[in-house]
Amino acid sequence: MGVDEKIKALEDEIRNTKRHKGTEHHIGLLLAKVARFKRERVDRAIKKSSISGGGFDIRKEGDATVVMVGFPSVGKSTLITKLTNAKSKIAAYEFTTLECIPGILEYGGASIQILDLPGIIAGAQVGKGRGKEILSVARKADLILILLEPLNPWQYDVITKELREVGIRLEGHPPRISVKKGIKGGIRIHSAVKLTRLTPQAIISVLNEYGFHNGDITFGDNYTTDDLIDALEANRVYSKALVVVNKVDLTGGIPPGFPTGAVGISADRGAGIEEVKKAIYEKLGFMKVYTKPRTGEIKWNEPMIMKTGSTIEAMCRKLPKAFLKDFKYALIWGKSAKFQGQRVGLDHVLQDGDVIFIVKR
Ligand SMILES: Nc1nc2c(ncn2[C@@H]2O[C@H](COP(=O)(O)OP(=O)(O)OP(=O)(O)O)[C@@H](O)[C@H]2O)c(=O)[nH]1
Ligand SMILES: [Mg+2]
Repeated sequence: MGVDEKIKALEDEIRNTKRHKGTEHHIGLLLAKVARFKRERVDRAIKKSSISGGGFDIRKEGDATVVMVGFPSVGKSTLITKLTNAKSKIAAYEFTTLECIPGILEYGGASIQILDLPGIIAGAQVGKGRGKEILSVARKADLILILLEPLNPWQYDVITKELREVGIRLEGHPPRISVKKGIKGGIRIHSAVKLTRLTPQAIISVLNEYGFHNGDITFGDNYTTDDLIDALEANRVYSKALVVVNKVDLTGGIPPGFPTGAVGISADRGAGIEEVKKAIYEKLGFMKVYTKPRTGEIKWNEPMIMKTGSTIEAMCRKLPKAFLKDFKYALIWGKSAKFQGQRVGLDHVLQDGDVIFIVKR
């Protein structure tokens, strides 16, 4: 049996099993098995798309990467040519774009990489169209721009489902579940709140499936089996999302049925492009940090634009090579410093407005 059939058989069994306290641990086990097979399928697709290249092996560039995902002919290529300097073929037929086309959007001092891709269709995760390649590129995104058309609001659900299947969690955070492996004594379950959606048997059978037989597990909330699997699966990525509805010239605005916060545009008429740029920049979340020169004043009018949550290491990568190669330590002033002038290392996480002085060897 191939992986796809194995997944299908397990999912059929899950659907056909009556859910009650006595079957919870069995369902948990089946869900964990499904997760493992899906992970194998994604790993294989990632390997294939980067080995064979085939126009999908794009290097991340700039301060952040945005991946455009949408059905064929919704106007992805039209939009990237309005946002960046990229040249991507535009045509009235479906599957015009056949590979990954990169472009750079300069906005608010940040350099944002945008990737145009072929259209996605239902069944992408099992390999329909160039689905697997598209979804493995999407996993690299800091932000996924979901492009829709006004007459087909259902496309949104199909796209989010395909993304979910390959381990991409939109607008989410990793569940607050921590596991500490022990050597003996079985599994001890701790929780900050009462667990009403998970039985101890279900927790233990899922943990066993992931090779944990002894130790402590701590829940920060009333989580489900799926949350537990998300916490244990190494392949989950948490990406921001922006929904854009193109071709609103056809309807005179966004019709009902679209997610709130969607931005309406008409890419080929150039309407709403500034709003999309602004929304991308704000969703990604950037901060300004400053380097303190050896002599002279800090240049407050020349900030370095970094993604929120960046480390000193990420900052050094934007400076001449020697800063990373000969890095000894850094001194730091601002919100991220425990005390002003604190000495920190490469993994120190910066905050907006920080001032950094790097000491080289
Ligand atoms: N009415 C209208 N048509 C548009 C708009 N933007 C793009 N189009 C048209 O939609 C068609 C498809 O545009 P593309 O940019 O090639 O679409 P795509 O999503 O890149 O398509 P694939 O690469 O095949 O997935 C073209 O005929 C465009 O001219 C718009 O704002 N309004
Ligand atoms: Mg295209």
